[in-house]
Amino acid sequence: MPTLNFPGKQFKLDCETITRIPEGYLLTGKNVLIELPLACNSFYQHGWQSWSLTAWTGLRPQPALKPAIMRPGLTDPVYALHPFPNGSWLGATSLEDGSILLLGALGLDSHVQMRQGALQGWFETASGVAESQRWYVGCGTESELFGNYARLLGEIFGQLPARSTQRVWCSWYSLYTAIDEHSLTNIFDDLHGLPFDVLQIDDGWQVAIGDWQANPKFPTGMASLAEKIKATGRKAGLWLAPLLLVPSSRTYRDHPDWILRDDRGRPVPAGFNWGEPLFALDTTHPGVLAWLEALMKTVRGWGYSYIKLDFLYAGALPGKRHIDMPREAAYRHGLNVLRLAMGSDVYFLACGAPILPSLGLCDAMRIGTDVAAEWESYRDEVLLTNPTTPSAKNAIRTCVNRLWLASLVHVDPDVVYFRSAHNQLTTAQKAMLQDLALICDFRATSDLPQSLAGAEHQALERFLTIPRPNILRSGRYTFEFDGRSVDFSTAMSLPLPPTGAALLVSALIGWLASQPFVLKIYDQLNLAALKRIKDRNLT
Ligand code: 9PG
Repeated sequence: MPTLNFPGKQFKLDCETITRIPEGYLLTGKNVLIELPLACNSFYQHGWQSWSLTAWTGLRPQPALKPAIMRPGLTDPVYALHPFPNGSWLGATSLEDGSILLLGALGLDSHVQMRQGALQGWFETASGVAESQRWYVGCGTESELFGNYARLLGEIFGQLPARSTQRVWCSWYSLYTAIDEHSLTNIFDDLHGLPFDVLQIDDGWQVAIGDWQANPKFPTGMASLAEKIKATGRKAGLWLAPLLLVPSSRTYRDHPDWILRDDRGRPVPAGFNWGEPLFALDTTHPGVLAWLEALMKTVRGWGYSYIKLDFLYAGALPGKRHIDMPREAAYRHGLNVLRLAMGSDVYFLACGAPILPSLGLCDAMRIGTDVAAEWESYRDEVLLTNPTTPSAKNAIRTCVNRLWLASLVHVDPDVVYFRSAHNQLTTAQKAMLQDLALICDFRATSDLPQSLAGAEHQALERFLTIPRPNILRSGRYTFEFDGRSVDFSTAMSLPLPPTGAALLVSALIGWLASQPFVLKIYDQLNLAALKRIKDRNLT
């Protein structure tokens, strides 16, 4: 059996070819297996898309995420019930001598698991060209290995030129879908004195997911709103989820042949949101590609030059496509069409996006789940064993564990809160979000100026204007900011799976929350609550 040789350690392995490089080894093979000579104590689990859990975990697989109906929208559904610790494209383990072993794919449609004292990697489909199924293996310190892997990925997938600090106001985390032209116009006036580069309109402007025209709450249309933003000297930003469809959309009804289906012809489930099941477009269908291209040109024509494309994972779900190709390759093909159509002068933020297949095509990428004005949720994290629902802790955990991506793409940690009204976060928790934004050099908030007390308004102003400090990573979760210590450790723990009575409650609410009628009622209650929030905030 061939071996990998590192100072003081040898690993037996199974693969097709081995090449020594200064950073470790390059391997080829549809399947590779590296035997671990030492006991190991943790596994680096890398989530599939922006919101999927990324963390150093123990050696047991994470409990299945609930409710089941949400899995396709939050994790890679192919591995949702996988019996071993596993992750998308890469995996790493810390050995008992303190060193890290990393196995990372240098191609798409690949996965890594830890099983029976070995790290195993595989590509999901056989390739005609063995050379395209390549892997990087390194053993050493965490920062050097993740740095090496990122460099190799950059050579393969490309890297866009570094972008300057983004200072973004985004409508989502204050108004959610309750936006309208009149309120936004007033807010844009109120934001006047604050140095934002971008004012970004999020979800809530469209007729439906799939029907990307202004709804009646935007009577003068999206071009006129972009015009208003640009008149203030800022870039206009817009949110869309172009690869997703809801059944109530016209596009879904008019183009049954565009929908991603399984081999029995049933639409592939893409999650549940907005009170409806979600489905995906097949990005190998020429009609879909022409439609995506036209959509991006329309959005550019309206005047938007900061484009947040969300729920992108939909394009990479497994299914039987018009052209038979691996799912992530099919997604990347679609993303390339979107990128070319929007033009290189747009700032493109990819969200809900499968990570590797988006590299080189977007300017920025969300690398964590959504934040919320609460630290954690017992119901979601413990009872539903769901570490991806919106919360500050969930967002920080996954984002900090993905900071190695920052050399490849501008990383978006999501928004920061300054308001104390209707916010359960402590000052220290809010400060953590602010520090993470400085590390990422992506400074965004959704706070409404009128909801900020005097000192909070000043803190926001300072956050937008201070130069980026000198930042040094001193440990896995610790940093030095111009000599000030910053520690994210309190966001890292994962809840223990429920036991006893909590297990019963977990099974019950897991089942309930997977019933479309329950989710519909929940959505209606949320909309009613939202209306109250809006009335409170804007009057
Ligand atoms: C708009 C939002 C914001 C936010 C995005 C994304 O149902 N879900 O599983 C679900 C996941 C994420 C999510 C919304 C719903 O948030 O990250 O910034 O743009 O969409 O709908």
